[in-house]
Amino acid sequence: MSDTLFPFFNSNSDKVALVEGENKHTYSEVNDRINLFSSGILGAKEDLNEERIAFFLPASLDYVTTMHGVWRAGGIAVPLNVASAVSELDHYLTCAKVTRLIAGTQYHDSLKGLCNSLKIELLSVSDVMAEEPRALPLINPERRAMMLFTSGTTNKPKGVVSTHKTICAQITTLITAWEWSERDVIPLFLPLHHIHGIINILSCGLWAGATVHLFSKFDIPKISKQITHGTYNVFMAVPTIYVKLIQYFETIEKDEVDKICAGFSAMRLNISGSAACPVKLFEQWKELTGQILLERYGMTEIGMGISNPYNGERRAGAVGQPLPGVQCQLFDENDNVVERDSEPGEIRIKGDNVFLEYWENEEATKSSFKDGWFCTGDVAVVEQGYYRIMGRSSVDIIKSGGYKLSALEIEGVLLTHDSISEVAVIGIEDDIWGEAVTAFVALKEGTALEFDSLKSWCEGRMSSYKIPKHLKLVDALPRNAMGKVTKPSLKELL
Ligand code: MLC
Ligand code: AMP
Repeated sequence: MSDTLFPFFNSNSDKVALVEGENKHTYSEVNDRINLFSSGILGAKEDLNEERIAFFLPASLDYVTTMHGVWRAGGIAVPLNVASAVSELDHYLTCAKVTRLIAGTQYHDSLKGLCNSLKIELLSVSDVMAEEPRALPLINPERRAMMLFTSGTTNKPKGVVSTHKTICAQITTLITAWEWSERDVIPLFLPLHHIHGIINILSCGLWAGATVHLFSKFDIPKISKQITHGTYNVFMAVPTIYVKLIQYFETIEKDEVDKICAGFSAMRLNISGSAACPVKLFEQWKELTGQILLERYGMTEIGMGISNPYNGERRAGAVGQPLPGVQCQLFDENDNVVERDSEPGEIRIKGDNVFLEYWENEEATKSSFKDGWFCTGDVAVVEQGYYRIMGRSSVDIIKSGGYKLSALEIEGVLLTHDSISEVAVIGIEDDIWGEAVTAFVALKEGTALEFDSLKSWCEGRMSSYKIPKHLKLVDALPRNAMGKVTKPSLKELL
């Protein structure tokens, strides 16, 4: 099973695994703590038998303890977004049929009501810890290990279930491709309910025996200070973060900028992913730091699929070639393999890295595979041996700052507003966010709506990053002969 395969956890190593503020935790200390957590969460049971244990924890020793503790005890780990609105949490907990929720004590007051109503036991990590370790179950790698929620072309996020074997494959391909080693030190400031943070940074780091510095958010001054000290040799982020760093450089003294850029320049690797890295950003970063960004392509359902080479040409605007162990093919609309260069096709993926299923959603699972290939919905071309992402087959998916958002989910919430009669949400190109959530709204007769009041109304009803960045009031939405909103024509209304 993937957890006991994390080689450094079995080595009683005094190497530092995690840095959290002023505190440093060695592999052997973290390992012992995980065993106590697993023993405690098992209680009288031999095996959690895929019980869903959710956790609502920021990046922390407690997060790592819980994730690995659930894995070792045979449960399914369900990490939740600590920035979720309560209505969103309700869906995750209900959909996954979560039985126990582990949360930092600072969140207990706000979670108590929901947990009571859903009959979920609310605990903190210290409530769970056993006094003594006990024998833990042997776990078949084909068993379910983790569930992450992903937005898509339905109005409620689906639970993406991966097995221990999936996780192992997703980690090891990156260890090989990006030459991870125990000498690596990496900052982790991305949210820990998505694979970018969970697999690419935290899990690869811990698998390799590297040191991972945990931040509860992307705190530019704090992280920049460490970078000037030469603390890190690897940096992984979404394009928005590189944009925000460049914006930050414009607000500080040139001396300081030079020191930060020198810190980046000395690193062995800077990676961009989760959304398209504009060529302009790639060039700017190279000019500022000398670093040639390594862009890669991934998805919650597959981990990482395609990557520019660690050794070799990293091409601007391209995502490279399939990773070791990942099979990748482009298919046309008639499900034929695209044979010729420069002809677009949907990216389809096979391999041990591919998820098992959408949780209790056989229909969605079935329709997302064709002949054993997982259909990503992303369209690409191959040009001189390099894949280039052209876009997505669905207008209902928006990528904002690396978060995948469902237009339908946002529309569903906006439609409950008293003044709104119809609404369509799309992503429009944006220099900072990649795409910015934009709502086109037709109002009920005799009502008015100010953008600021709509934004305030959205607070608490959806995570803040889903709240529209633009509002356009229209008399009616453009529709085709079938009555369906023609979303591509909406951009012209702006
Ligand atoms: C924050 N805000 C966003 C936003 N993030 N708005 C739109 N899109 C986003 N992504 C808004 C907040 O609501 C808030 O609005 C304001 O910006 C400041 O919030 P913040 O939290 O202080 O912002 P910041 O820390 O700068 O966050 C930006 C960010 C964050 C880029 C660090 O969005 C982030 O961590 N993104 C990465 C998500 C990720 O890990 N994706 C990977 C998915 S896996 P207001 O109005 O309240 O001020 C995947 C597969 C793969 O995609 O290939 O990796
Ligand atoms: P998620 O479902 O949150 O895991 O997001 C996965 C999606 O992010 C993919 O299906 C792509 O649309 C997008 N994505 C990830 N990496 C890249 C990239 N390098 N370029 C363009 N899109 C990307």
